[in-house]
Amino acid sequence: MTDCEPAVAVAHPNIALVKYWGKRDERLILPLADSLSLTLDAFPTTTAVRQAPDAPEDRVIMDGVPARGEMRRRITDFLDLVRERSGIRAPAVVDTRNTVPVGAGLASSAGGFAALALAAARAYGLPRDPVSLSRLARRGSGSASRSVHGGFAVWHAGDPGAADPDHASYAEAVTDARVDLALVAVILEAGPKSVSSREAMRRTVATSPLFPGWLRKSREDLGRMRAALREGDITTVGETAERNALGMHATMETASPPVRYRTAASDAALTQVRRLRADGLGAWATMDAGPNVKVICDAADAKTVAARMGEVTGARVVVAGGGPGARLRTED
Ligand code: 2P0
Repeated sequence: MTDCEPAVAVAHPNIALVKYWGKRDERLILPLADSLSLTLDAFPTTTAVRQAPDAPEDRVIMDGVPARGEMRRRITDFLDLVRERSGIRAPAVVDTRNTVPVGAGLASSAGGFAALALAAARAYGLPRDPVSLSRLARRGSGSASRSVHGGFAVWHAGDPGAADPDHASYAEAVTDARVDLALVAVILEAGPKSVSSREAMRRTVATSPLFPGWLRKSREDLGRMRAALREGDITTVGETAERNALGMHATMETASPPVRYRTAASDAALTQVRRLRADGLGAWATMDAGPNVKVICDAADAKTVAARMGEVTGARVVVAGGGPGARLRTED
């Protein structure tokens, strides 16, 4: 390929079972704790990147229209990092297409920056092994470090005392999981959120009196989750994930000023999940930085769970399973 041919990458969002909530370094995007997720087979983002040596500046197209404001700034900052690392100063043309509603707590930035990292690494000649790519994607958005991998992935916070902390923090695939999970996304609102997760995280760490306790518990949750995945213990997987997510929401709701993503519709969906359990189904909820609810269940129960969650007023339901990591389209 010549320098100016586009590199095209596809990546999917991931949903954390043990959440990333809180940074110890804002610039390098280093988290306070490890997190663990499942990359989905739904909502892919496809991103093309090419060098444009004669262009005056980067050109960023999102879903057919020029990106503006904060979104454009985050992408051009990321391209600056790619240029710094590659020594190639050419501006880029980026064309990205999402199938997940942007800013609705369905992790568009995870698939988005994983796809951008891979396409940009290919276009600018940076290393594309999974660890290097995960580190690079992390600099765009923390959760993107996990979408580089397919299936379950754990993002290591890295040793804060390491000589090069940027180098020490990346995600790795979890290869010994023995569960076949489905994730039923219950989409209640697809609009952009009022407070970005970046700002909500910052505010929570700085002001929530519950945050230190949740962080301690989250570290325990990670060990419990890894063991439960290895043992094929879906009940412990689900219970741990639900507690971890609701705990995270409790931390932000006690921040100052509080951040509340949960709505009456979210509460109705959470109540329905409890009802499913009372009826003997293995179903557990998780929530991210938005009002939507995702239900974790055994893949064999996905259809039943989806039908029951569809009874929630105003809910649109999408069933997802474990999906692949970021890949170049030419490798399909
Ligand atoms: C997660 N979230 O583990 C958590 C749970 C949302 C709730 O990662 O600031 O877009 O770009 O590193 O990755 C969303 O945060 O934040 C997120 P930045 P990101 O999936």
